Parts: sequence; C-alpha cells; structure tokens
Amino acid sequence: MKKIEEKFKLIELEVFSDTRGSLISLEQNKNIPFNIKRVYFIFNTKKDIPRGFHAHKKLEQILICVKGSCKIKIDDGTNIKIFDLLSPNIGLYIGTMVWREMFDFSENSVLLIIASDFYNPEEYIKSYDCFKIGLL
Ligand code: T46
Repeated sequence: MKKIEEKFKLIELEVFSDTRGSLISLEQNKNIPFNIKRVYFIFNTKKDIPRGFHAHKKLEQILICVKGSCKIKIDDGTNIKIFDLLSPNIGLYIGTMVWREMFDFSENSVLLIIASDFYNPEEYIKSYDCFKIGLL
C-alpha cells in the first residue's frame, strides 16, 4: 500500500456481513497503511471527560470506534477538523505532528487504536505551544 501523504484522513474499512453478523479485518500495509507494532483500546470513558491533548513526533495511528461513538478533534497546525466516529467500519488515520483530542464518548463506547510503534512517553508533545513551534 502507498504511504498516506495526508496528515489525517478517514479510511473506509471493508465489512464482511452475512446472516451470522459482520467482520472487519485489519492488516498491516494493506488497509492499515503501516507496520503494526501496538494495539490498544480505550473504554469506560465519560461523555464530558475528554482525552488526548497531544501530538506525536513520529507515531502514526488509526482510530476506530468499534463500539458506540466519539468525536476526534484534529489540528495539523493549519487545518482544524472534528470527525464523528459513528461506525466500526470507519478508521481515522492520524499521521505525525498532528494534535488530537477525543471527546463526546457515547455510553459504553470502545475506541480501538492501531499504532505504528511501541509505547514511548518521550515521543509525545503535550504542550500545544511546543506543537505549534515544532511545526515551524
Ligand atoms: C493517542 C490517543 C488516541 C501505556 O502504558 N501504554 C500505551 O500504549 C498507552 C497508549 C498508554 N499507556 C499509559 C500511559 C498513561 O499512564 O496509559 C495511561 C493513559 O494514557 P494517555 O493519557 O496517553 O491516554 P490518552 O487517551 O490521552 O491518549 C491515548 C494515547 O496515549 C495517544 O498516543 O494518540 O490515545
């Protein structure tokens, strides 16, 4: 798969549905546009308690709300956009140096994240001002 040039974009995932239900498969360098090194998920969230508020220097991720819904605010330093993740067949690709905030989680929602690298706290930019400077 060709590397994604955009800093962020929605990816529609193929759904295999039949009388038994539905299935979505995630494969590295196929519908996930990078090597997968980590998968984590966020649950037990509260509607009015947002999360995130950081950017990553090198990390690429895909966010999929596999249960319920949530909103993701994305800021690449030029464009600010809010994505409504309402369906498990929609992934939000977030590239490097993109500020993200997750909020408005529905009850019992589960946000699945596929990441291009292992967890590394050094890799986070947690100050919005530093994020903006980093983009210069
Ligand atoms: C991101 C958004 C979408 C780990 O130990 N390993 C991990 O892989 C992760 C992601 C987190 N943690 C620990 C670090 C903190 O003590 O889990 C705790 C909560 O993490 P954090 O406050 O960073 O969670 P969010 O929801 O603000 O952000 C997370 C990811 O950290 C971040 O990379 O892009 O989800």
